[in-house]
Amino acid sequence: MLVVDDQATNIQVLYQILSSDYQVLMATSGAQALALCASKQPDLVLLDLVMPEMDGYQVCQRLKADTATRDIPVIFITAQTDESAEEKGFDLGAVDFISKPINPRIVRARVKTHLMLKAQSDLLRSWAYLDGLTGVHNRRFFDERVAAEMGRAIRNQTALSLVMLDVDFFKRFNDHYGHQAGDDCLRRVAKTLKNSLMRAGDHIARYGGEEFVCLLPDTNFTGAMQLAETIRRDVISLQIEHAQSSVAPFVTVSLGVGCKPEKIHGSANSLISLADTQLYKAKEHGRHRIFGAELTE
Ligand code: GH3
Ligand code: MG
Repeated sequence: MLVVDDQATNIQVLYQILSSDYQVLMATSGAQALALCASKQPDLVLLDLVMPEMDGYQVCQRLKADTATRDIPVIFITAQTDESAEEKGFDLGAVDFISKPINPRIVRARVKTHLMLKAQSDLLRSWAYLDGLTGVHNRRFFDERVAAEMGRAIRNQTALSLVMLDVDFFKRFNDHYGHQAGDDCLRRVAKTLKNSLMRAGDHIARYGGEEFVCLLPDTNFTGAMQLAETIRRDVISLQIEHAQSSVAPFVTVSLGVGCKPEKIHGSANSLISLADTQLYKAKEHGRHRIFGAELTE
């Protein structure tokens, strides 16, 4: 957690109470607090209300206005006892108040409660972004992430690629082997995708029923096509029997690659529809193959 107070002695008091149970970071100004919240993502901020330059209200307001820090709970520490100060703090998004002089047992109890609530909401948030069947990210995650990555790629003039893939003749697979086997097949394909992606910044999501998408920051067209080929081969290596497929005796995938080159300003939607069009072409040309293209504007 992070303790913010312009008086070093106040920080020391809280540090002594909390440091045996928690990792405690310290800041003596609002600016320092904001920087530490952005870089270290503490699970809780204990924030002094009255500070020179930027006061606690302003720090709280800034934390809540930034998507990167808005989920960090803030508890105000204050010697003020009037209710309007407290009301204002809650209005700005604080979760609690602790009054000075500090009572160690009350501080420990409130901190424990809010850290537990933070852990629970973190867990719920992460579940909301996962696909229940395969355990990879879901469409909601992808939609948010692709927009953010496109913004970053444009700012930094880096490439951004998408690989979309769809299982071939999957309806026939379900009809022949049953829905349970179909689900199992999707789980195995998802696991293979996870293993095929090498870089820490890469993401896989289940885009629809039997359609998956890989989001590849800082990856150019050649790199994305190579990865698509690796995925194509890795899926056949699974050798999942598919007697009803017209292209192979086992499960195969078709892939569409879309790439935003370094110097091009694209949009998330144009990149998605490019990859989607390429996937459609791969299907049209017989399936179990890869088509790709780059954005040109
Ligand atoms: P194509 O090669 O053109 O992609 O043909 P296809 O049969 O794979 O495509 P189509 O869109 O006709 O059928 C997709 C099938 O995927 C139909 C649907 O029942 C199945 N499906 C979608 N989601 C799930 C799922 O979660 N589990 C299972 N078992 N099947 C699913
Ligand atoms: Mg399909």
